[in-house]
Amino acid sequence: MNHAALHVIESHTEGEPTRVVISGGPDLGAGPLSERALRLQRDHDWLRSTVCNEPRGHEAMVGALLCEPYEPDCVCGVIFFNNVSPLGMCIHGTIGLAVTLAHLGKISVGSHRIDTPVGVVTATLREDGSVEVANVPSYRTIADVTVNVPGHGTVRGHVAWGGNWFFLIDGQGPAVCHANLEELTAFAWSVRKELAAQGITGDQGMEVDHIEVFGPPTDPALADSRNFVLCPGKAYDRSPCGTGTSAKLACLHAAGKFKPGQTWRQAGILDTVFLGNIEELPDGRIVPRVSGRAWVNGESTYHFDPSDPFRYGIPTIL
Ligand code: PYC
Repeated sequence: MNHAALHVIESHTEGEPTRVVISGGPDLGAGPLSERALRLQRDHDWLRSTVCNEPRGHEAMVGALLCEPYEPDCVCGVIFFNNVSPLGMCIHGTIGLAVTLAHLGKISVGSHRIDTPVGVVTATLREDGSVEVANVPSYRTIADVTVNVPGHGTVRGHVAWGGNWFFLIDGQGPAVCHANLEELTAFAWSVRKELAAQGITGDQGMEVDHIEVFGPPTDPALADSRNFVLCPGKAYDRSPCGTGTSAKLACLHAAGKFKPGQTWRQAGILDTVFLGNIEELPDGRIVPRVSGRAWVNGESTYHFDPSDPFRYGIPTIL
């Protein structure tokens, strides 16, 4: 197997990296993005591994394959992936994609529909360079479920969809601060394993593969809450996690604690902040709108030397 050079543009969104593949990616054929994401995973996993794994990538890297859209009136389609698998949606990645498209001169200030494997989202590029993403409809599926976590006892949380499946824990486990990254990672990983062992899943048996732990904000004048999010490949989100913020808004709304017109300020582990507000849907779900900032910070061309044993990355072993 040998591939043409791959061209990528780098950005970070409130600390979390996004690497957009703008040329050299595989031909995934036509059809809905959900089908093309399955084809990417089944037949072309080298792309994900090349972009996200070492030696070019690292555990926190999120890749984004720019595609032709399937749904009408979209500026593009995108399939996100990380060090282990494709992602349903990714808001920090969509914010990164929007500033990348602006950098390439493909979009300007205004609203742009983007096709993803889990539905169409709308990215609004603002005059000040920030981006607001209207996410896919989000909802809480299970409230107040408990799991027994070795060393931590009974841990209570909610299961919610925000474009990925989340388990949300408030005020339990290690304190949510940067100094506790190792403890938080070990705690969240145990929670994820216990959820799977106890058969607690999202819709259609989908694994709850994002664990979100909440604590008080560092500065209540700047944020309402601070989170730690453990992603499927055991990397923590450096940003406040937009799909995790969407899941949080769905839980707050379901509990009657958040209404349209209010603003939620979600800080991440680095104390950068995403702002969130919601629109109510007649069926009880919400459309979260999450905004933040991203910066383009690099551009690369990847070459595939047949004599390089790691030209397609070093697989992540969890
Ligand atoms: O911002 O939605 C997000 C996200 C998901 C995984 C990493 N970031």
